[in-house]
Amino acid sequence: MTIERTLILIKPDGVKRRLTGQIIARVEAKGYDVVELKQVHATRELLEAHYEEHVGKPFYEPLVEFMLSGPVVAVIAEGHNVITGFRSLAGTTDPTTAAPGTIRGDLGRDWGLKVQQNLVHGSDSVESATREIGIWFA
Ligand code: RTP
Ligand code: MG
Repeated sequence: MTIERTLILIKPDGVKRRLTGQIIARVEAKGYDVVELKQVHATRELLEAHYEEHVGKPFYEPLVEFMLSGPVVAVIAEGHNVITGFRSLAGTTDPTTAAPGTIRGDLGRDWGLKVQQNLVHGSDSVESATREIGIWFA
């Protein structure tokens, strides 16, 4: 068993569309434990730290603005290989092409919305998870 922790964010589109329960239900159904959970309205400072790796990319500023547009639900989930497992559950970044059966594939709206409105974030490595959990649950 490789027990890990990951940071999951339900982005403002997911919270606004009242999908928080459905998304968390999928995480739990997969066998992961929710060990911390809170709803927060992020600050620019927090998001700049979280999205450090994307500074300078064309989608960076719109992404930060979007993440500031409403509350976010931050979750620490724990379980065997949860980092990779949750990203698989979330589906690929763009909801248009995310596989059916995934959170983004099933629930991501495809009405010409921007890629950033893809419902969830999940840490992509052990290092990212440790860093991001420190930012959101300082
Ligand atoms: P996440 O970090 O949210 O779990 O998603 P990810 O690893 O699949 O995607 P990443 O490359 O880390 O990008 C972070 C978030 O930026 C937005 N994005 N927009 N071309 C675009 O307009 C674009 N590319 C990325 C998405 O919200 C993505 O989740
Ligand atoms: Mg990422």
